[in-house]
Amino acid sequence: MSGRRKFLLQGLIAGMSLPVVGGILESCRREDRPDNGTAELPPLEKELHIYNWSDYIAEDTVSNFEREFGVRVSYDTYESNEEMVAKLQAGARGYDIIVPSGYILPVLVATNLIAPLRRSYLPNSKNLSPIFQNLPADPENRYTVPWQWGTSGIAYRTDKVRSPVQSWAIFQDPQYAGKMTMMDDAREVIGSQLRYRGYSLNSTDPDELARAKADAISAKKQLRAYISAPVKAQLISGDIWISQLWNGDTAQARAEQPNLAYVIPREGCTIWTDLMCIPRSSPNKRAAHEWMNYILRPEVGSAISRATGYGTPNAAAAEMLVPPVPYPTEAELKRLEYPTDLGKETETWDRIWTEIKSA
Ligand code: SPD
Repeated sequence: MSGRRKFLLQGLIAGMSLPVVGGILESCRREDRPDNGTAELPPLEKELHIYNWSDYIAEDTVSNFEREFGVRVSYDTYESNEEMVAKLQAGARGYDIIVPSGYILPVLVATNLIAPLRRSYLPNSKNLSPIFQNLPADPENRYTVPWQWGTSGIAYRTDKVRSPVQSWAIFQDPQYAGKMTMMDDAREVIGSQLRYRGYSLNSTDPDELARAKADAISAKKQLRAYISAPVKAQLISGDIWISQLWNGDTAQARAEQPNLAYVIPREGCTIWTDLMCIPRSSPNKRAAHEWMNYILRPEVGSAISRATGYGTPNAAAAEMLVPPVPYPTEAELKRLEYPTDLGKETETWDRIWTEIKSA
């Protein structure tokens, strides 16, 4: 059955009338036409619904946009790509902006969940650094505008941990049992354990994955919890001493707790870029494009980086950052790896993650 026919049938089964399904198909076709600069988006809508990672924006980014554009913004947050994608796949409609990491994009494209962008509505794209354009995840800049980039290393309390943390081996150390956490994120936990043994964090080799699973289960004995961004409060209070965490979230916590260090372990870890996209089901596509173009302003992009501690893909914004969010050093870059789409092996990883969590 053709994709179009299947869609039509699914729509009818879901109770939509033929004219409604036809209208949706027509708007999909319109969206898919190449942007030659003449295709028009509807007039600016009055609402915008954003779904983004937590702790990933400046305090006044939304309110300034609302005031300037007369658009009311709702802002929901998530803690992992998988949580966001599961919600969309379960049929959540109404979001106008989502911010997935590059590795999950092929899934969103393949399942027809995101719409191509009208680049002519994004003149501020000129501010993007060339290294953040035509990314492997979106080689023709068809679907995405980069939001921020970062790394997933280890945050630790320098006043509690006796010698500098350098390796993923720390999570096997029983002297820190109950004082450590790892992220609630399959790609990060299994990926880190693969790197610990010198493997790619995108491995699909059964023996390497079995080793990573065994290491993750033995590390789990020392962990208080799998927890991502919300662990910052425990690191600040001293309830937790060592956490697998992102660089920017660590910088945010360090603003309140100076005894916090961040390290890219010697075995390496992930580097990633998160990307703004517009779901197909977005009811406010013009406002979504205005939002993207607004985020691409140098002063808006730099304010976000200042607040979050993450790097900006916006060259004009980066120039306004004093001090800058440091790029990884040459030596660190050699140890960093981008997560990529695992294709059909995603199921294997999901199964391993379930087994780790239930061990
Ligand atoms: N608090 C913001 C965290 C953003 C992390 N995004 C990418 C994670 C890749 N696994």
